[in-house]
Amino acid sequence: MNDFLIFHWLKEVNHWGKTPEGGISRLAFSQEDKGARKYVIDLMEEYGMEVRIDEAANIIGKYAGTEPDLPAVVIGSHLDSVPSGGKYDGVLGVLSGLEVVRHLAQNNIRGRHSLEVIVFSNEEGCRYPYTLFGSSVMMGDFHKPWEEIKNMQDEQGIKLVQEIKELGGKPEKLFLARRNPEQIKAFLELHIEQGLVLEDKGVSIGIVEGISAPIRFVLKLMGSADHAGATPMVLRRDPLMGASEIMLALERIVKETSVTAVGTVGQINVSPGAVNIIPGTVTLSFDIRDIDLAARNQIVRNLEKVIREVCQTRDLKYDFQEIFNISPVMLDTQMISLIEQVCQEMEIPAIKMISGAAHDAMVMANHVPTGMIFVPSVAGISHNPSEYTRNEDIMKGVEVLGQTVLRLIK
Ligand code: HGY
Ligand code: MN
Ligand code: MN
Repeated sequence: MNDFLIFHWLKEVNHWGKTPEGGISRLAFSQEDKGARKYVIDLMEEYGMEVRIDEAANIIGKYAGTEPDLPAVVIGSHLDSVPSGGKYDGVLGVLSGLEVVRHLAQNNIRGRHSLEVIVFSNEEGCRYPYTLFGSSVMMGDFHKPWEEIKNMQDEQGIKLVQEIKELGGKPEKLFLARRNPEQIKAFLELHIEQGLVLEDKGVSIGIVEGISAPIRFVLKLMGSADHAGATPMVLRRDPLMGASEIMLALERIVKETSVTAVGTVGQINVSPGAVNIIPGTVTLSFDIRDIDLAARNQIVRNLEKVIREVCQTRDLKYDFQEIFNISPVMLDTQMISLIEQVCQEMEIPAIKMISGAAHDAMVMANHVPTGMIFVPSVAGISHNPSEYTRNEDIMKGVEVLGQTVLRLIK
């Protein structure tokens, strides 16, 4: 590959959701997401791909092979971002797939197997809490009840089902989006590492061996709102002080339990939320991850114990709801060896590693042979406007992806 359009495409797609501080806010199914999706669909059509939207509003572009009945090789990732996120998370994987298709099309190369590029809907799960939504629906791993789905709305009261319909999906028929794993020969995702490992080692390519997995909760602590001046400390039932103890306990438990575990409280809401009122209710989110499932379970058990004890001592009520749970996954050894072989033949240094971030690839890996290619994140920064990956690393990533695909579509 000697010319790359991906840098131009990145700039164009990232007009959608550009923020004043130079980051990207392209929440799932938002106007910004719609604009980016349209740009990608136009590119797919420009390079002769058949494009369809499934019931979960996933975009599936197909570059037909010479034997259409053979299982497809699939490249996929996402276009939606976190609020005030970066320019590469997800979108780099989609555009890398398109760059590979462009090279095949412009050199009249067609494998026996078709090559698909998929944009999975709502990977991040920030606006609507169904993380890895599109890939989970596609592989039959989405099991929320219709009663919940049809009422799911964002903070502005916009319903999920309405947004999916607007993008051409059929939320009431999500089950029709399910694909037979035998239709997919292999799945590949190129993604930024979002951590510091590749940067620290000065290596351009990471070959992912396993993906650490999040379990997420919402904890609601209920005390009694009271006058900040007239209520003696001993009479208070202050849920925010309780939350503070629990958050620090989370950090301690995670550090004590597993070196590969992480725990985050990313959201906290205090009500009524006035300077002179002792909080009545506090709601906070938990995101706990590990590649070691037993250790993650241990952390959750210990956290629940602390929540019970703190609420007993402070006379608080609580509600602790699990909102997302996926297990850690190891990727296909043959796919790992194939990518390793490609890197060796191309004399591109590569290391094998674990992904700390979650990806659609972790859903796919439970159903089809899956491989992931990482490129470095400068300073390990991601989910942040300063997210940056060097062009030369992107080019290497796309070339490794392209060579891996050439072997798979034969
Ligand atoms: O949360 C994650 O790991 C990913 O960014 N969805
Ligand atoms: Mn992300
Ligand atoms: Mn991502």
